Amino acid sequence: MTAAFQASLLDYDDEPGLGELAGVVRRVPLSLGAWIDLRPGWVRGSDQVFERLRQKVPWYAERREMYDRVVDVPRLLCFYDEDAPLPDPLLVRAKAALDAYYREELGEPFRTAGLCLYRDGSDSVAWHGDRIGHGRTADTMVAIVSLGAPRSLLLRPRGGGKSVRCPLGHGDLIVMGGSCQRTWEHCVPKIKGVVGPRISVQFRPRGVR
Ligand SMILES: O=C(O)CCC(=O)C(=O)O
Repeated sequence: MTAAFQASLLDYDDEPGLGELAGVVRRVPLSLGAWIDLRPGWVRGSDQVFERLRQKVPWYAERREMYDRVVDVPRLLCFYDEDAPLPDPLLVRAKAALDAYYREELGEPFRTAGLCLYRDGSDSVAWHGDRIGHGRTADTMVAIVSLGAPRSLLLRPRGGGKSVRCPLGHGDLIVMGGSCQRTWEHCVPKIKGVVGPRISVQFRPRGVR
């Protein structure tokens, strides 16, 4: 079922901006050297950012081979490679703020931005790790800004184990770090009922996909 995204009246009047990271980000250690950082409500005025991105980004659908069939990827996508200008000034500021906060620990800047539009609750992404590039063999980070309807990001140890549910709301930041991409997997499951659209913005270092 498709639902319009309900902009919150309080949020819409705010000029888009970013809250602090230092002193507010909460790190949650997982196992095997993986961790997540959580910063709820990082983006202020996120309704406007959501609308601007929804309208401005040249969203495209992808199809993928799965076993003996070609199926629709259940979400719309757009990838900004390292030299591509980001589609909104708020994303430029978000990337700069993430670089300032994480650069020493990460050892390199975030370079690319992958954007996904989940049109409703039947859009999703299956269990996976971002293991293309050095995420396969070395520690790295993937920073995700979530805009629009709340959805949960689930994480579980690769090969099985108890999963961790991270409900992501409008303007929240989650950073997956340490060994997370190679020792854990993550997904955004489908949900039933009337669910509005969500945009996920993923910042990654060079070559990590
Ligand atoms: O929707 C999200 O926040 C997660 C996206 C993701 O895991 C991916 O595109 O690889």
